Amino acid sequence: EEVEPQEYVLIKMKVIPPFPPKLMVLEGRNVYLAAATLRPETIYGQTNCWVLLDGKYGPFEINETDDFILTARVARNLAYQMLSRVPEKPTCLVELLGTDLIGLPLKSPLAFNEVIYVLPMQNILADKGTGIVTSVPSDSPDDFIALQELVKNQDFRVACGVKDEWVFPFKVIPVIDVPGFGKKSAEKVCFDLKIDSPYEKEKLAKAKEITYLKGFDDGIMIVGEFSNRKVQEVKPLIKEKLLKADMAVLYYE
Ligand code: A2H
Repeated sequence: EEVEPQEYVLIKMKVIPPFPPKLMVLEGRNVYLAAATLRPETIYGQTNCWVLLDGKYGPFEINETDDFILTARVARNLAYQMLSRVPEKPTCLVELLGTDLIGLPLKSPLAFNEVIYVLPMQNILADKGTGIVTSVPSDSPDDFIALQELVKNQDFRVACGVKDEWVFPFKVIPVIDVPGFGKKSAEKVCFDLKIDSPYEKEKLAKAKEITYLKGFDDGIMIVGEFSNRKVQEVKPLIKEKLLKADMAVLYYE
């Protein structure tokens, strides 16, 4: 049975030098965590980046100067999608675990926050997308709940090696107004469904569906150059803008 491939926008989140010891071999190169998203229009509201703590990652050579940190599975796919220095052959420069990435400071495209940090999320699926997810708690219930867990639970932060200054001050940044749901739709839906932990996966799936559909159907951008226009209309425009500025690339799987 033929299935349409899923198109993801990979957001190039640049690692701000100086690099930590584990990344020393990359000195002088442009290194990006490549986050797979279906909602490029939300990226103004990025507050952090998510990785899986025990996930296996690596910086793979995209061209002479640039590396993407992601999973080997995706690097192989990208190598067949013209995104590898050596065509059809991924080159990993050093093997990394999610734990090696925690706390890295990033500069991410269009984000109002100048610097955002890499934090752990347990609900990341290792075999979907790049294993790197950008966090937009205003519009993503998963992101909102995972962040709230870090904010609420100091023992959890300590156990994951997360410093307070990577999480605080915790501020949801409104980017889309969804009539009936407000400017922080993910927070409202999580509150309405009484979700208070990342383990409530069924409720989270429901919340995700509601925010995703409502945000797309009824959402109005309230920030950026396409402010006051419908999300439906603006989504392809922001995607094009990101691709043209080389802030993102397309990836299919
Ligand atoms: B979305 P689909 Cl604001 N594991 O981006 C878990 N989740 C992953 C993932 C992985 N390996 N790779 C990507 N994702 C997330 C923004 C966003 C997203 C918003 C609202 C909803 C939303 C900011 N996070 O997704 O299963 C990424 O989060 C709801 C569908 O391939 C990506 O888009 O359909 C989305 O899930 C891809 O989900």
